[in-house]
Amino acid sequence: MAVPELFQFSFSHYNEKVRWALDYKSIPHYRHSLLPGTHIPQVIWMSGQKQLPVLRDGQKFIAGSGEIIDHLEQRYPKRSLYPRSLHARKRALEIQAWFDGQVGAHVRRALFHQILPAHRFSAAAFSQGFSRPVRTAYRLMFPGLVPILKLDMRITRKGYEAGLTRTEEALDFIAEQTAAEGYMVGDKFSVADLTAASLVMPTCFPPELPFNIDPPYPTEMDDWLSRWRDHPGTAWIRRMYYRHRGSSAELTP
Ligand SMILES: N[C@@H](CCC(=O)N[C@@H](CS)C(=O)NCC(=O)O)C(=O)O
Repeated sequence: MAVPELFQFSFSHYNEKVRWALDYKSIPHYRHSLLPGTHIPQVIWMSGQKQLPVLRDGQKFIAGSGEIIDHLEQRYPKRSLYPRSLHARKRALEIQAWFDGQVGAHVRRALFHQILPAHRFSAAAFSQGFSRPVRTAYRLMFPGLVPILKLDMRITRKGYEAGLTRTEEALDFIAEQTAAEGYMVGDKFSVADLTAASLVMPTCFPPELPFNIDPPYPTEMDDWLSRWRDHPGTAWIRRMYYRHRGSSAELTP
């Protein structure tokens, strides 16, 4: 069986979702990081669309976090992220679809509106894991990339406000859904929990994340984090990371 290869952005919640699934299921895999803003030709060449994550499994390239997890569930059924009962599975997949389609992009838009003006910090966060010369070059070109990133992700004042509202709704939903049993569906960790926790993770950046954005933070980032700090939804996200993020199955080349 070929070793799966994940093409990713290190500082990205949709990519974190797939990393977590690979790690949770203990699937040995390679990771290849790309730089946001310079990734497009390679990603289109691989997958016919421009977004990451993309998983290569043998001759197959699969784009989209939900599609990738579905592929992994079929090919590596152990430690399933899908609940056993059909009813619970349907509910878990519905929750995944809501976070994928209606939450992830909003959280990102709100966060980026706030932190992109802090060029040095954002460039360092986006280029983690690259060599020093690459990071320096990326930092220098970053101010020129910001307007392109903003246009592409529709980062506007209005988008920011809608993003804040949706982020708060998502945290409220998490707190309500998990109040009784601690999990989104039934009393076990599933794809619904993994999706909610990873896509709303940028509200609290738990320490178990496989990338780090070390303090001191610029005020833009501090303001963002303190906005969500006391929400019970972020306490749940931190709990999920602590209990279930587990160890990495990444292979070193
Ligand atoms: N629906 C996709 C969304 C993936 C996504 O939004 N990826 C972002 C990074 S978080 C991306 O690749 N952005 C760069 C671009 O659109 O060119 C999924 O579930 O994987």
